[in-house]
Amino acid sequence: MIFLPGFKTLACRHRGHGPHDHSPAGAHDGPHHGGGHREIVVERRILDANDQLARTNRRLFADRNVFVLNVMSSPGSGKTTTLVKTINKLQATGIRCAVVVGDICTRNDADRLAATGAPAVQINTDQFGGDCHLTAPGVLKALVDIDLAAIDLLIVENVGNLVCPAEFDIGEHARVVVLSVTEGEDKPLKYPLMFRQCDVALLNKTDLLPYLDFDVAAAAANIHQVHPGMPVWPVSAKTGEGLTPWLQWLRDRVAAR
Ligand SMILES: Nc1nc2c(ncn2[C@@H]2O[C@H](COP(=O)(O)OP(=O)(O)OP(=O)(O)O)[C@@H](O)[C@H]2O)c(=O)[nH]1
Ligand SMILES: [Mg+2]
Repeated sequence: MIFLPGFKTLACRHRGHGPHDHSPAGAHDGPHHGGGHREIVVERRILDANDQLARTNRRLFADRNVFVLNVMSSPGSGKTTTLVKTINKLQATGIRCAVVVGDICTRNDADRLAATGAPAVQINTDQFGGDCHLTAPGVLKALVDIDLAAIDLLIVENVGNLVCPAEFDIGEHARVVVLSVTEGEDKPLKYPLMFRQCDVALLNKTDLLPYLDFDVAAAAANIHQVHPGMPVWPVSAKTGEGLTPWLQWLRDRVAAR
């Protein structure tokens, strides 16, 4: 990125074709802003470097026979709560799990996930400028602290963000998006890339439905509008209700790896 004196630059910059698309990989006139400023971004695509390391990660996972799941959502949709329940259930059936979790700051989620007994590595992106997503090199670095030969399933909880994480391949085999019922049915239409890129959607916090006017059927229809046929499973990570199809889907993938 080149910073041009006298011009504001965009806060989130990375690869093209997503909602943050500042490409083509050259100068781009952004929207006009008040005060005589214009946003101009000049960037080189860093996508190739990320994808190269994603392929390295995938080879490492294949060599060790590990299935890798990338879990994404808006902040607070319930990724960690769902994963604590999921890991406890899977470990009880003999599936060996580990977690890499991304947040800008704190190791709160790693501590919550480590309470399951699974190895949990926290990545804090504030060391790299506060990125709003995990990247393949970041995950590769975290793998130093995980014995891949000793696990069957690696779960990566991405940074809470419904946009950017979907744009970065980290070498995973499958992706799941968690949408909570407090976020509104329209989110799949507003943030279609995330829903298009994922293999499964969990509609979380269904225990709150009696207090909301959230329409589960409308949310599922919106998801299917951007990703026809994707499984959409209503769940409550809090009560554990609805988790059975999700757990079975995951067990099947681990068994087939
Ligand atoms: N009522 C209800 N609350 C839930 C449920 N799942 C999660 N929560 C609550 O929602 C809040 C956020 O949950 P987290 O699991 O931390 O969400 P997250 O997606 O991991 O959040 P970030 O990692 O910060 O993006 C917490 O207060 C949870 O207790 C659920 O199924 N029902
Ligand atoms: Mg979390």
